[in-house]
Amino acid sequence: MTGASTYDLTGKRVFVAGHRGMVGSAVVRRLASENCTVLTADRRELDLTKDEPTLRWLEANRPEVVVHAAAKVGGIAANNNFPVDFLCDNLALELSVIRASHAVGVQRLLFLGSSCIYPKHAKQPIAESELLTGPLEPTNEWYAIAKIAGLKMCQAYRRQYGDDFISVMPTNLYGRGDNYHPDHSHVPAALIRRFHEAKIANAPSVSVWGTGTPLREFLNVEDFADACVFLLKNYSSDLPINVGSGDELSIAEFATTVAEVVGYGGKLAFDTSKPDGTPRKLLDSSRIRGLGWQPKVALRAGLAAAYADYLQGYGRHLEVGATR
Ligand code: GFB
Repeated sequence: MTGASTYDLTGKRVFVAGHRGMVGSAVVRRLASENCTVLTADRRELDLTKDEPTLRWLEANRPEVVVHAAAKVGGIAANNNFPVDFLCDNLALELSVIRASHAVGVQRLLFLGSSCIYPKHAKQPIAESELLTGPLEPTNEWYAIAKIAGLKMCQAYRRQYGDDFISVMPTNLYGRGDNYHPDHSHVPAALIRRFHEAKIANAPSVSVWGTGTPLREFLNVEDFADACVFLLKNYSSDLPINVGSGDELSIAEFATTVAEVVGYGGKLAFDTSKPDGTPRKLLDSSRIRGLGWQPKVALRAGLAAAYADYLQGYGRHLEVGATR
């Protein structure tokens, strides 16, 4: 039931699909301290949504381990406005990467899901067993359906062929390499940018989407990358496993914290014409805690580091058509 298992990464060839994204790049940084060879494929070299080229690339490069971090991602507005992209691109990536990994005999694959796979009104904190027990949050059901399909593919390959493919469900992430697009980003990057620009412009108030009442849990991406490597080495099960921080707060409290970190002293103006999304999304992370993993980065310190990274130009400003 716990899924405890040991796997030695020493000497292994590890392919990180999606190494330019916030999560993929953090996994590459974290793997640098493991005694393994990290493989990556540039987008110009390989389109991971295409089956044949992906299979040929894996046949040529022969990884023993695959981290599937390639995904079309975005915040609440991007998810709501680009349902085709979020559904179809993510399904295409899953089909090509997971099928090709099976075909070349990958020993261990880690698939990245999202906490939005769970029902809108799931019991809190959300245990893995809540999957498929109720309707999804409509703003992101397209992305959620694609991610549920990905974790089901991992379960199916395990059941039919015995493949050691595992799925991890992170809570809301933030940190180095986030997308700072004003409309398509998630709330941490959106607010870091907006408060920074308001500070420079001496603006009296800053718009915060929704009512400010939704509750969210935030995890720094360096902690999440550490959890991914921990799971590769210590977990094997058909059950997906949650990874959260336990740092839950309202969007209003979160916005106030970001404003303090950025040094913005003006007012928050809640824009209720924008959606709130799911009312609460706190993961039950007791299974990974029980295996011996815990996060290290406190929210305020993590946000300060993210803001410093933003000022250093580590952020990206991608249109949704280019988030992969
Ligand atoms: O980060 P976010 O887009 O993710 O929004 P979700 C979180 C909350 O912050 C929502 C509010 O209640 C937003 O209304 N918010 C306030 C803002 N100001 C802003 C802003 O300027 N930008 C954004 N983006 N939000 C996502 C899913 O949902 O969660 C994804 O859409 C993914 O698919 C991710 O699963 C983890 O938590 O609402």
